[in-house]
Amino acid sequence: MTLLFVTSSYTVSAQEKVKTVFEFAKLPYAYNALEPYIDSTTMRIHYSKHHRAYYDNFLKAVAGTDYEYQTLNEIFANISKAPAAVRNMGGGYYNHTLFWANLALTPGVPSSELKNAIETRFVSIDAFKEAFNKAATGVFGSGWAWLILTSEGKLEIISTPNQDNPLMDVVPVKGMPLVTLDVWEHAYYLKYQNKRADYINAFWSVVNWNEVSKRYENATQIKK
Ligand code: MN3
Repeated sequence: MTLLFVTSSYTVSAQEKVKTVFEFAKLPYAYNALEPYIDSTTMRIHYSKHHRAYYDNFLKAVAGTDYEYQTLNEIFANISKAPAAVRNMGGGYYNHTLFWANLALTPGVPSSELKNAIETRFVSIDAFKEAFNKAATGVFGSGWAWLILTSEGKLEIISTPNQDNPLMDVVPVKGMPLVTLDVWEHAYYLKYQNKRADYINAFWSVVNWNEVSKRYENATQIKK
């Protein structure tokens, strides 16, 4: 190898890298909007303290690293190689953003496409809820329950520990999140104490089915 090869590096153009804007989304309703199912105090602390801390600490964890130039999707797709802070804080940031949008004062109903898909997979909406509740109740310690659409186009119910989510390469069954439920104690303890099952039941009264249906439509579009 001759020194001449060194000059070849000049032919490689420097790639202009653009930083990703990680936004802290506004809560789409008032703190007390989902009373009595989710109480105002829990909502305020959950959003303005817990969620905010995940967001702030995520920004700190990625500051000065290549992660600042990646989308959350890209980060999650290789999360197994990321530092714990990026995984925990990035997951906490994203999962809560999704969760707020997953809730609404007027729950609505699943679109006919989603309803058909749920009935095909789980027999009925009630049977789906029962299976989802089982997954949510069964999370040992802190975590999340999810309805996802896998890359094979299959609806699956999964749970994840801590702040992991179905977009991460560490999760056994990956997919696009459709329904999500936070079952960390901070999400329900003030009102429900040890009665996680009551919190999970109350959740169905405020599920934003319009949003879930939209996610389902988008997820199936991506697949096409
Ligand atoms: Mn939470």
